[in-house]
Amino acid sequence: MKMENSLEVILERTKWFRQARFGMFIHFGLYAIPGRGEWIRNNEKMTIEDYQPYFEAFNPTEFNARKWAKAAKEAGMKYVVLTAKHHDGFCLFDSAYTDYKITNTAFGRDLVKEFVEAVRAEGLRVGLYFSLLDWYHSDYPKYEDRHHPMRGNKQYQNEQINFDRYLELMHHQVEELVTKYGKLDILWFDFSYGEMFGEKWKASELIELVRKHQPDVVIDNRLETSGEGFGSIATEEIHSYSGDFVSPEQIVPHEGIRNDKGELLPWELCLTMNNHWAYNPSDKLFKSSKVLIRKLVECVSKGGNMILNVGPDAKGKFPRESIEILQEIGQWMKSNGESIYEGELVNLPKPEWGYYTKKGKMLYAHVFEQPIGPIALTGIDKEQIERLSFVHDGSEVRISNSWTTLAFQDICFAQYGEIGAYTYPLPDEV
Ligand code: JFZ
Repeated sequence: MKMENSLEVILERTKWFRQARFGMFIHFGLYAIPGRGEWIRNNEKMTIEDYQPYFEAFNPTEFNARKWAKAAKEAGMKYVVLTAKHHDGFCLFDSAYTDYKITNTAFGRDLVKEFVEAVRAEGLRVGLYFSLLDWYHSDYPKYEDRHHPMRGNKQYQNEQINFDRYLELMHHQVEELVTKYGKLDILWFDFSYGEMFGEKWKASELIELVRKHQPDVVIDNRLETSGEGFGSIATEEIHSYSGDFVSPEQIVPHEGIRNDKGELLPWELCLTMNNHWAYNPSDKLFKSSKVLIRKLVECVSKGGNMILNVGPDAKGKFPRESIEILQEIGQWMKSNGESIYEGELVNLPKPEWGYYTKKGKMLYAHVFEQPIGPIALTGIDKEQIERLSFVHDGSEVRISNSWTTLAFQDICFAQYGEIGAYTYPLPDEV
């Protein structure tokens, strides 16, 4: 069976995804115990034996899938993606193909199963992250520069490995995820590097397997890339494994992500709240909810999504800081969410005071900067404005030459017929 793929198919498949605009990423695993990030085994050059105590100790007694799902829902997020397996090879699901799994720890339960059920129960879309790398499997290549396997990628000379045997396990585990956990909305593969991309993973075969069971699942582009490049999704030659969206990591692209022909592609910024994906109690450099809301607005304005990460602690609880941030974002989303969901690419120059988002005939002005005097609605023609009001309370905003006091994060919207093709030097003030 040859898999057809095209931008048209991708746009159809990602329709719900592009409308959702805002999701939650969860990085959880054995690495929550040392609390120094999910790359600890590699960064600190730990052997499997060095890492084993975390397997022995793993028991997230406070884990409650409903609480995770509720926190995402209340933050205004529409989907949640969990690390079913990260680079360390530990499975949060009951895989039949390894003993290195959660059901063999003191915890004893299939966390992925509880997770997908809880997320669906909240009416949210559900996704699973799956690492293409596996530092546990003896047939996965080791690299001289273990700190940056994607850069210094010279394989050990006389390494006796059978990579096909690894691929067999990897494909089997993906098969388990797509057959045993009901309908999945997202599969987030991670990641490709050096010569390890595409068919090195037997990617066509893998996608065929995935699509056989989950024809509509939305897949990222990292069977080909690392989050830096776009991959063949941006070219004339879209493969079955090119993915359905581009996945910039910790980078807000300076404009919407387009293919070689200039057409907008689905994309999703993945972003940490502090500077680690997994739990790290000494990293207190959390971005404020204000900054995060503004990044979300920026992504939506540029036609993209944002997936914001939480790294639960060893007991399975979200960090206090993350909970606070989620609550604050949720409060804002409650009154302003309509300017986010289903947001389309805005084809207007960025106004000085913030960003526009757009949905059909509605234009939303996100005013980030405290104005001194009136705010110029640059890029639109006064004649096109039917109505102007605050989103949060529906009250009218007058178009006049008088003083106004639009505060930070207030939003006003203008209903208009079509986007003006020309700009005022200084239009009638708001
Ligand atoms: C990857 C993971 O390694 C990381 O742990 C996390 O899960 C994130 C969402 O995805 O991060 C990467 C992947 C590739 C590069 C950098 C970070 N890279 O190629 O530079």
